[in-house]
Amino acid sequence: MRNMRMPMARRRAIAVVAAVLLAGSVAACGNSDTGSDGGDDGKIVLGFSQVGAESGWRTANTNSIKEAAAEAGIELKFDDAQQKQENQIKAIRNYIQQKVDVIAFSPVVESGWDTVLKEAKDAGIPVILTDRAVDSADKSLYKTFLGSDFVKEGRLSGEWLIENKKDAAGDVNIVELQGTTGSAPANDRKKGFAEAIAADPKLKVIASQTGDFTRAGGKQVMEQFLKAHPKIDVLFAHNDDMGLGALEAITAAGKVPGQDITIITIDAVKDGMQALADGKFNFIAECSPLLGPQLMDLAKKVHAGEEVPPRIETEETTFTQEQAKEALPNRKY
Ligand code: GZL
Repeated sequence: MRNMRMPMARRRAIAVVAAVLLAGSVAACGNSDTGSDGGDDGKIVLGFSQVGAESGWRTANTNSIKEAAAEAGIELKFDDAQQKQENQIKAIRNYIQQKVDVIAFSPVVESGWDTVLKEAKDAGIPVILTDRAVDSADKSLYKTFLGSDFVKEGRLSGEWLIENKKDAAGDVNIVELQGTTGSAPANDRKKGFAEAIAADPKLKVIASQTGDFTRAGGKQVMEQFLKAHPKIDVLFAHNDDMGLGALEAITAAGKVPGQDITIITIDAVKDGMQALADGKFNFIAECSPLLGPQLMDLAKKVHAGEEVPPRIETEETTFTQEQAKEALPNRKY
């Protein structure tokens, strides 16, 4: 009787086809709940758009995010926008196209985000703001804002100056190096500082200009201030890096930083704390860049559809010269 069994080769071919079809159906069941494909091995995929690499703070912030993503087992897609809003919008649109699970970004400026954030919302991808805020009236465009209170940082800087200059004989001339024009930290630090120093009419801001949060910008603008104003008593810089750049200009002008000109900055990165400990700066309001672990925890929560607080404020402090000497050995950034 002729062997009625199907030839071996034919049986193998059918088995292979069946296996392929089964594998395909399993893959299609991915994370359909979030409308995203998720990571290759089921990992959460987080698309992050970073401002740039303009300062020591930013470098520390990027390191914190990358290390925390690896630690949390989250697949991180990272883009450096080189401080250009159009690059951030492009990156967010790419993440939408790639159907990432969560989008997070530090908006370089406050305005101009509603359209792209609506695109992310329509695509069912939750967005987390970190470090800087946006001025969108529609708070449903993002799940939460994790970052510092910049008005408070400016206010603490002004309050220290009020106390430090309360016995000054005459007017106290202040020059201000602002952060990136239109950014939340620049707008808010300026606001908080101005509100605080209004308590003493002797304290006068005689010049205020952006140094774009960079050392080069701080040096260049401080050179202009020194040429235009023979009597400068105080420099308020919106971040350490602009203050560090200004040190070069002040020294080149034959003045002693920290003595001839009182210097107040914000951030408390290592180089800034060293300048403070060395007596070249006089006061720093801390702005912590170590947001990575909290960001990853939030990404997991919003991906799982859990409620998160609409605002999570970073804990931070302030430093005098003596406090900087004590804190320096243990600083993480
Ligand atoms: C503040 C951050 C600012 C830092 C600067 O959270 O956005 O940007 O103060 C950085 O050093 O460039």
